[in-house]
Amino acid sequence: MARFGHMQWLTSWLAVVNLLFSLSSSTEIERRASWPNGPLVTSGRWITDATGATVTYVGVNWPGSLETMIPEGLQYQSIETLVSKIKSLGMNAIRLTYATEMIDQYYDNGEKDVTMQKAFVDVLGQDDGMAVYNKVIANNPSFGAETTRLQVYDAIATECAKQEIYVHLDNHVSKAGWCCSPLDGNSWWGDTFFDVKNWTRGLSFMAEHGKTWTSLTSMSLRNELRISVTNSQLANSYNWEDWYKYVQQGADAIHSANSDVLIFLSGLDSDKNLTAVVQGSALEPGTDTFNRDNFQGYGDDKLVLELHAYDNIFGTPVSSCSVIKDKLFNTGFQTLTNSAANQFPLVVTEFGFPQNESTATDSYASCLLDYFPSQHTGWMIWTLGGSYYIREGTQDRDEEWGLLSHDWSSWRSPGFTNGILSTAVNSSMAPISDDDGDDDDDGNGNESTDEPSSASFLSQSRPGLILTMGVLGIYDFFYGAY
Ligand SMILES: *[C@@H]1O[C@H](CO)[C@@H](O)[C@H](O)[C@H]1NC(C)=O
Ligand SMILES: *[C@@H]1O[C@H](CO)[C@@H](O)[C@H](O)[C@H]1NC(C)=O
Ligand SMILES: *[C@@H]1O[C@H](CO)[C@@H](O)[C@H](O)[C@H]1NC(C)=O
Ligand SMILES: *[C@@H]1O[C@H](CO)[C@@H](O)[C@H](O)[C@H]1NC(C)=O
Ligand SMILES: CC(=O)N[C@H]1CO[C@H](CO)[C@@H](O)[C@@H]1O
Repeated sequence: MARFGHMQWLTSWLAVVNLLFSLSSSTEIERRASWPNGPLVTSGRWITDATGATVTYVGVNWPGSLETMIPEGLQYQSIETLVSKIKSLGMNAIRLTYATEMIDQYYDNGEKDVTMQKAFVDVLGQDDGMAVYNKVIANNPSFGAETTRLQVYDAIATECAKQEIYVHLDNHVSKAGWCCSPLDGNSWWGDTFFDVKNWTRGLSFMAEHGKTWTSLTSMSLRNELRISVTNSQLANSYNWEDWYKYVQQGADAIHSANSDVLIFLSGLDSDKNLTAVVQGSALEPGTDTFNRDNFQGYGDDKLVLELHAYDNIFGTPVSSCSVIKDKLFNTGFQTLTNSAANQFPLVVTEFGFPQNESTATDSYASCLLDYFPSQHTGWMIWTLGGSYYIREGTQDRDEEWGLLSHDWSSWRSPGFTNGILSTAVNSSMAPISDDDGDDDDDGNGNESTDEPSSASFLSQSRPGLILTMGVLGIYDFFYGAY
């Protein structure tokens, strides 16, 4: 009897305390929290930040893995201007690419990174290299003769933090250059330039280095794994079983150096096929299946899948939108649904098309840019810039697929950028809400998969929820049941 009275008193007291705590702690967290509210984590098919809010990457590729190993475009614009252009589209992320060779050279050079000036001269020659270098420092006056390539990456990461743009750091190639032919020696572990130890060393190095970047929220293992045509011995290794072995090594290399970042896994067939992971089928020729426990301490909340969508290249005729969507579903997007054996967040880290007047009405472009937001998947278009310092032997080579013009100053296809691209950005960035009443937010006919209402519930009230659970836990500890 006395105990019952005591419990009643305690219950009301706890209710009041909990209310006060959750009010004050929400404001406290509101006040203390600052972008990017990291580290980001995954929960089922969602990426969330530390406040519990859902994060959808919406962004653009920014290559830095061609021969100079310096992020492109800086001979034409400042980093601040370029990040502002990305921001002006309403995007929130960049996929910044680098080559393992940059880290190899760091070690070959007595653990010192090569200067930007030397990199330009080595690759473009004395006169052209110096001319480009001088333009870069004219646009970016904080740089000078001592500035190293990694310091250029640092400056981009710093500007991204300032403008609240997430940096996804992508290991694009081993030997720097244009990617990704099956002949380039970069295709698969063990290929001419794709040394496994150099690769894991490079991943660890960048993961460690990136700890100083507020904006760094994720890293990839490797861009576009593919069969090697020049190295026939590797044919026996190009399979899911070897993929799984190497992917664990790479993921461990990143996670042990930097446990905060999300780790993106890319599949086979130039990152166009993730079926064995999504469906949990045998990792052939072996019989094991994908198991999060093999990624110790982070398999449950740090892994994200990435997919590329390129039905418009290599002479592939573009099919109808429904055929394209079915293919994307079967090769990766299924991971966003309950029908997947393994649910993960998914980011389409590359897709793109030539930018010209007709892009604004291109049916492939509108198919993808309608599908991605409808699935609440992340996406990053190839590519930001309109030219390369050097690509495949041509200096100042034009990039027809660049959102920006040759000199990175204006949109190449304003009709596209301000039209279907902007619409897709806006709808991907809109708060996720289940307002169609059918509980099937991704529109794929699988209603139970979708949980945006709980995601937004968590984002609103997680501090209160945690405290409620904590206080009830203490209550439970002392008094048994309630
Ligand atoms: C691995 O890195 C070393 C430098 O530490 C470099 O000399 C070597 O060429 C690299 N291996 C490959 C296959 O690129
Ligand atoms: C994806 O790979 C699997 C083997 O893992 C294969 O059976 C399937 O046909 C591939 N899908 C496509 C669309 O290439
Ligand atoms: C735009 O690009 C597409 C795809 O490469 C091409 O077929 C078309 O001719 C181009 N249009 C113009 C006006 O240049
Ligand atoms: C997207 O949102 C921005 C900011 O609200 C707005 O300026 C722009 O017009 C929108 N784009 C489209 C295509 O509605
Ligand atoms: C359209 C779609 O994705 N449908 C899938 C819903 O989930 C069931 C299994 O639960 C699949 O068989 C369907 O293909």
